[in-house]
Amino acid sequence: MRHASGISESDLLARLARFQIETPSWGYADTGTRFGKFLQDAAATTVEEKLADAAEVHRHTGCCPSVAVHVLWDFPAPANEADVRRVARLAESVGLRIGSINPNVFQDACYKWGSLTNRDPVIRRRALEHVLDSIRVGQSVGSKCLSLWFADGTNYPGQGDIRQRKRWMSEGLAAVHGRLPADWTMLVEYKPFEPAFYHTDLADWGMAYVLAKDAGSRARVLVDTGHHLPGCNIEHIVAFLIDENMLGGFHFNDRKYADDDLTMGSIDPYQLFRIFHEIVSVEQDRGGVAAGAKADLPIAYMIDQSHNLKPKIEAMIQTVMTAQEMFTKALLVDREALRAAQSREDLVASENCLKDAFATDVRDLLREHRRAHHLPPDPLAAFRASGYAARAAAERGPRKTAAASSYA
Ligand code: PSV
Ligand code: MN
Repeated sequence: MRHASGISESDLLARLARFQIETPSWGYADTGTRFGKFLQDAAATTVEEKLADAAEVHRHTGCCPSVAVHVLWDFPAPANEADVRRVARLAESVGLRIGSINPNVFQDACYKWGSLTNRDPVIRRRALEHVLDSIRVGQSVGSKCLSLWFADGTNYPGQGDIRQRKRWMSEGLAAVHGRLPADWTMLVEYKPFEPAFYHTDLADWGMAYVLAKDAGSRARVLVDTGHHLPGCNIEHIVAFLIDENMLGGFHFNDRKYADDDLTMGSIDPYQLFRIFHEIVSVEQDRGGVAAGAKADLPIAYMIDQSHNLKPKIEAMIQTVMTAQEMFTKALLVDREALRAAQSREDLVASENCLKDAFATDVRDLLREHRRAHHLPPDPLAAFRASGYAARAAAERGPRKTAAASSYA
């Protein structure tokens, strides 16, 4: 069968089958806001539990085979080789692999005034050593992706020498890249504010682009969809970075106001569709879905969400299903009609090419894809029916209560 867009159903299903998305270990753990933390009985507390939960998401969706890890949150500090390998084995035992490695140079008190941009060379060195250690951890667990985010910045005008800090950040990133294994990618993430409220050293895609480019040929920009000021045209950034061969990956989540960490597509699914449209357009130019994996852009699709109130695994499955839906809709854009409408400056028809695809109900197609891969046609319903959450709550909840009362 052929869709209005001209894409054949088998091409579409084949591309969909290659669409994978990485879930974050921290998305399964209890989290909160600075105003409080509401514990969930079923939320994971150990790395074993986080991996078991991530495996549930993969088992029901079939498209989340890897898990991003945060070094200090998932490995004992300092991590020895045996601990690290144990985590890799655990992942393997539940049918997963460890994906991106996220160093943590924002939590320790020594980073109060910055990490790679700290005035004190001892702290800059310490941050660098932690990132290099993280690469070693990554090598032991079979990762190929170093994902960097820095909280570095200042809170008041005059607090720091912005140009000097830029040079320190640049030196640090180049030093990290110098030690990056040949087959690795290094992703540089930006964020306009929080925790710094006056200036952030890597505040936007342009800064991340320049510093990644200076760092070396395997550094790319990571776009966290929650890290933009209101009204920002994220798909424009995505298109621009792809054209510069500088888009390395995504941290997907949705937001209404700031870095809200809401589940993807809960606020603006059309934005996510437009992002995928930019990606799929380039893949079409590279030969289209018919060209197979050769045409796929090497983009690490990752989720970065901390679910405060929703049950963690359900929120993750809901996110994954939304991602698949929006990606499929983007595959349905009639690109020939779009190009023709664009060349006539027919704005209404051009826009409708996008809106028609966005309005198409692709849920049957997705059910078909899942059936073909022996997956439950409705992963969320299947997870709910499995009883996993209730079992996890029964097992983990009392342990949490006991731990909480022993601190009281
Ligand atoms: C920072 O807000 C961030 O987006 C970075 O990716 C961190 O690794 C992650 O969140 C931690 O939750
Ligand atoms: Mn992020």
